[in-house]
Amino acid sequence: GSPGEADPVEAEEFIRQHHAEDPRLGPPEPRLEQVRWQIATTGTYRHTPAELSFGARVAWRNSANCIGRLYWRSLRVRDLRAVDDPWGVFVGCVNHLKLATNGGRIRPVITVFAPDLPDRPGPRIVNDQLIRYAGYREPDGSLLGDPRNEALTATALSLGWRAPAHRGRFDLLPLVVQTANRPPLMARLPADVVHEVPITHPELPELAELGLRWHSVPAISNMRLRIGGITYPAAPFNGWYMGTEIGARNFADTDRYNLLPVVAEMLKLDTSAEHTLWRDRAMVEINRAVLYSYHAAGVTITDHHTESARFITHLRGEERAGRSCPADWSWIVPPMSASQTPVFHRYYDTQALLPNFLPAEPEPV
Ligand code: HEM
Ligand code: NRG
Repeated sequence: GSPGEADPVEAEEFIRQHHAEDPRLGPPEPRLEQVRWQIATTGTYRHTPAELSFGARVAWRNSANCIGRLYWRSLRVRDLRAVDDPWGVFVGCVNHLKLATNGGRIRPVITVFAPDLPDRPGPRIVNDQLIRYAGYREPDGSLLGDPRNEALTATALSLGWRAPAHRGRFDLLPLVVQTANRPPLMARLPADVVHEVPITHPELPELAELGLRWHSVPAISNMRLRIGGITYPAAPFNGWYMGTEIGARNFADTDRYNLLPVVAEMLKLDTSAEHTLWRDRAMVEINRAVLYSYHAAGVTITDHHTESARFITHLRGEERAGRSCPADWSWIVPPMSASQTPVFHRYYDTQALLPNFLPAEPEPV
């Protein structure tokens, strides 16, 4: 089909699945008739609110890269399908963050904006997460901030974003929203909707002096939600963090904040040879600091041992329900102490299922 047309085969499979998993809905045939007629006459169809909620929850359940799927039924689904203008999307994202943050007791939320339609592509959020820290390339070639966001920072600057007078390592980037036939909208998130945690260590007071912080809510905003043959290109979602995402990756990767050498020095470790395992020792301490700081701030977070055990519980539940649970070992296994978690010691189903979250559409040239 042409862009924005609903795939009738996917549509039928989805309606049948919805009715099979929720017997209160009765037989699928009447709804299938409607959907076929809508697709034949308009090229697409409209999900009912129940279909949208079910589809978004199952998209999470089918996300092979996500270890946090035990609570897929509890996802809050915000139906903002009537919103396709850039300001509406921006305001919807701000309200999403308020609802999700909840003073630190984080709630899993998804906000679904307008879908792609045959005559009109839906809106799209350029930022890969709602909250991102700037990464500035300096004239001497060094990088200030989060190297991961160098391109997004350059985009924002080219659209006229003014960085703070005193640029730092944790400057909030504006949100950039793209809609058809219009210049992109760029707007700053109000500071009070971006909840952050200052990073301290339970025994190393010097660590606080590094001035590290991270945001409370991970909200992926550039993946396309695919339900029943319809694509929702703007459907930001969030849960809460697993500590290793921040401590073992964002802070530790050599192409991110690269903090292990700094922490090792603070711990007075012998960094003259790899075999002293100074990296591993620094890794543990920075990860303790992350979990300790989020707990101290009253912000929901999970550790990789707890979350791995929960994921195994989830797999058992899916098996009992007679469903396959696709999982990608290389994403599920935590980036530290892997063999100490039960998810390391097994294989997973790998065939992809729909509904799902698909990677961001490649940038139009
Ligand atoms: C990926 C944990 C909620 C969908 C991940 C990853 C972790 C994680 C650790 C791997 C990230 C990485 O390595 O960069 C959690 C936890 C949650 C949660 C602890 C707490 C409730 C959610 C929700 C959704 C979701 C609510 C969607 C509704 C995904 C998807 C990915 C992912 C699509 C893959 C992202 C990609 O491929 O880049 N999750 N998650 N997760 N999660 Fe979750
Ligand atoms: N690793 C990324 C976030 C990816 C998604 N993780 C979640 N998702 N926990 C980072 O910012 O470090 N979620 O929806 O909760």
